[in-house]
Amino acid sequence: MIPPNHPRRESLLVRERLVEGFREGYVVPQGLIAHGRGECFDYLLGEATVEEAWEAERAAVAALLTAKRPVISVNGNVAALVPEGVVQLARATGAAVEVNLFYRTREREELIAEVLRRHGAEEVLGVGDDASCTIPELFSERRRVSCRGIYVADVVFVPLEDGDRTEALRKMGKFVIAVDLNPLSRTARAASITIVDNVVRAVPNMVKLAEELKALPREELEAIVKRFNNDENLRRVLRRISQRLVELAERGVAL
Ligand code: PTJ
Repeated sequence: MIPPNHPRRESLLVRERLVEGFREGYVVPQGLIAHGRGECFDYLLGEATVEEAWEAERAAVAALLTAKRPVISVNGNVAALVPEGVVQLARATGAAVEVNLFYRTREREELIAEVLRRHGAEEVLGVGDDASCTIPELFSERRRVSCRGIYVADVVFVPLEDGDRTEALRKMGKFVIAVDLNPLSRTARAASITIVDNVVRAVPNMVKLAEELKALPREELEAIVKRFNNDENLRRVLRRISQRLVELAERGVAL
């Protein structure tokens, strides 16, 4: 039980969701470690959506809205942290939802599909025999994808990703959107758009942005995507983190 006045309550509640997913069998232990790494970078950012992340989220939503076949890829951590957000975003952008796991087992695929359906998903791709197409040059279990989903998608949204698949999807000519709190990860550096934000903030932000941007004409949405420069955005995030650390060092952090 987390006390209501605990200063780190929000962060602890997020952890609890992952622990629950772990107990239910669809979050892997490695997912808990991955989250800890994310939390560390979130501290450096100030645990808030920074301006660069907002810009990336806006461009990402514009890319999803203008895509012919957008797909949102869901792993164990994403299913535990933002299941309702994924379903809402899919609805708002017309994207398909697909389960795609690094540590793939049939049981986890089905449990995750069930979590998504419980939150309103109508169809969940990538489960069992549906994942019968293969991403070339990828040797992890992530290579198995739905022939109706990621395999034929033009834009793939992959919150919490591993670098290998991002690179393989880019090689297939796909536009890849990633959420990663670590701006130095291979995923962050290989994606077409990297959102350096916590997935628990990024996905709800994107749902709001989708409602807003839906009204814009196609050319304007395309211009938003074109104007976005991922390398520049990542450099600005790194500059922001380093400036913040210098300011904190000068001001002092003792309680
Ligand atoms: O469910 P599976 O089998 O597909 O496995 C999922 C994990 C997350 C275990 C798997 O994809 C993995 O091992 O990922 P990595 O390579 O550890 O990368 C995860 C990245 O996500 C790291 O760079 C973390 O900094 C980042 N991250 C972790 N939690 C969050 C996050 N970024 C944003 N929001 C978070 N909450």
